Amino acid sequence: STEAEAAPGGYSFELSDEQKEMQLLARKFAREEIIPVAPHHDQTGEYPWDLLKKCWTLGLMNTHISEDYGGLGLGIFDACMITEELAYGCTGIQTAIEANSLGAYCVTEPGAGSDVAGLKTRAEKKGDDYVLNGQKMWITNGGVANWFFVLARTDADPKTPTSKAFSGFIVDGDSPGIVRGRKEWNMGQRASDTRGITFEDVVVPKEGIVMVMVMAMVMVMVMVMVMVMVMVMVMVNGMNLLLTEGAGFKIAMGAFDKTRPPVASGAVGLAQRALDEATKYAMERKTFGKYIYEHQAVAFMLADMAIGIEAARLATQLSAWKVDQGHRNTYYASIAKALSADVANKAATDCVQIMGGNGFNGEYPAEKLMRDAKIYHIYEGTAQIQRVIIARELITKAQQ
Ligand code: CS8
Ligand code: FAD
Repeated sequence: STEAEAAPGGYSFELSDEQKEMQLLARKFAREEIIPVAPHHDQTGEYPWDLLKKCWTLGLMNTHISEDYGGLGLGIFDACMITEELAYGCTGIQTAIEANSLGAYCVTEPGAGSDVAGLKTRAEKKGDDYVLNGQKMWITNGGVANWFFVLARTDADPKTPTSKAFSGFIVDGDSPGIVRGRKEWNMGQRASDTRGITFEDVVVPKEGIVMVMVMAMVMVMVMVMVMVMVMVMVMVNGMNLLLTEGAGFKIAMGAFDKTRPPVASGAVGLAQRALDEATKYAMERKTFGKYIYEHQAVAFMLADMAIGIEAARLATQLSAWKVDQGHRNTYYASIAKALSADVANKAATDCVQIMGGNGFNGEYPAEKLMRDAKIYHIYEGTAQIQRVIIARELITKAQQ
């Protein structure tokens, strides 16, 4: 073959056949399994265990776990594609599913959210162990996770640079001294479990035996191909201290580079749902003898939603593709997260507007979409913090 044929292609917006299948599977799951029960989980706050189990069985959860550990070994791009589809069904349920890929991620504290370096949880070395003391807040899946990632200060000297003062630990959720707080009742995404977690003299071995969930895939040919995922717990020699002492801050920041694209996808999925619901309504509702989509003011709201969604989806896909290629994507991940959050909030608000009084009422989906959308301006780094990161990145580049 010629060199040109062997070389990787340029831009392509085409999904592979496998990706199309995965996208369809996730879409079907959202439409048939998530949407019918979403209002129940929103009203009760009941954790969607059945959906998580089904999602796992179908291979739509933790898709990025490497094949070495029995996972599917997919990239962030694929995770985003699946996430957008699940989010279309309900972003509360999708967040519960997505956050599982982080265990429960314990960074934020009552006194430090945006300013991660301000966190006070301490991990003190005692012999071969570390002893954790501190309080975390707003921890997604905090009430249900078996394992926590905990970011703690290991160097008490305030002059130690941020990049060396913190360490990341994998902590067994059943360790003595862990107190899980009450489930917080939030404005939206109520299917997701958010709690404060207190660590009181929690002993974490530097190295330990870590249970890892491994998926075995059994393919059965019946009329259609059914993939059955079997979960197996295996014991592997693991490290509770991640990398080395002092590496925690960069681990946490590196994790955001991989989680902000899927969070942005969640917002895109919500925005798409808002557009679809608003379009359907605009084609059914008549005022002044016309369908409301025939009023230009309404049609333009729909058009603006579409503009935002297409741009946010592309920004998200680019940020995911970059990190999958091994490129630093911090700038792109923050752009995708910031843009998608704004688009989701605008789309949900306009969906309410297009539905008039019905939009404000709990019997219609718009009201939940608007409540669910707001968190995209807050978690995984606020709207302001994304702009802080984008500005820092572009100014650093301009100074080079
Ligand atoms: O504090 C940082 C920040 O990101 N703040 C926002 C916090 C945040 O996003 N929290 C989210 C919590 S998790 C959550 O909400 C879950 S939502 C539900 C789950 C959804 C399903 C998935 C900051 C503002 C960016 C930076 O703070 P500073 O204190 O100013 O630190 P810096 O001086 O910028 O950096 C210190 C060192 O770290 C290095 N660094 C920074 N960013 C990166 C990345 N990769 C690697 N290394 C990084 N992205 C930086 O270079 C510094 O190291 P040096 O060696 O000193 O140069
Ligand atoms: P603050 O940091 O106190 O900010 C308050 C306001 O000041 C914000 O508007 C902020 O943008 C603004 N602000 C702060 N600093 C600046 C600045 N430098 N420039 C401009 N404006 C600024 N955390 C986890 O660790 N794990 C989780 O799983 C998790 N899940 C969450 C789920 C939910 C439902 C919620 C509500 C939060 C979750 N969080 C989680 C925490 C979340 O990441 C933080 O709430 C968020 O980072 C903001 O921190 P804060 O609430 O302390 O606000």
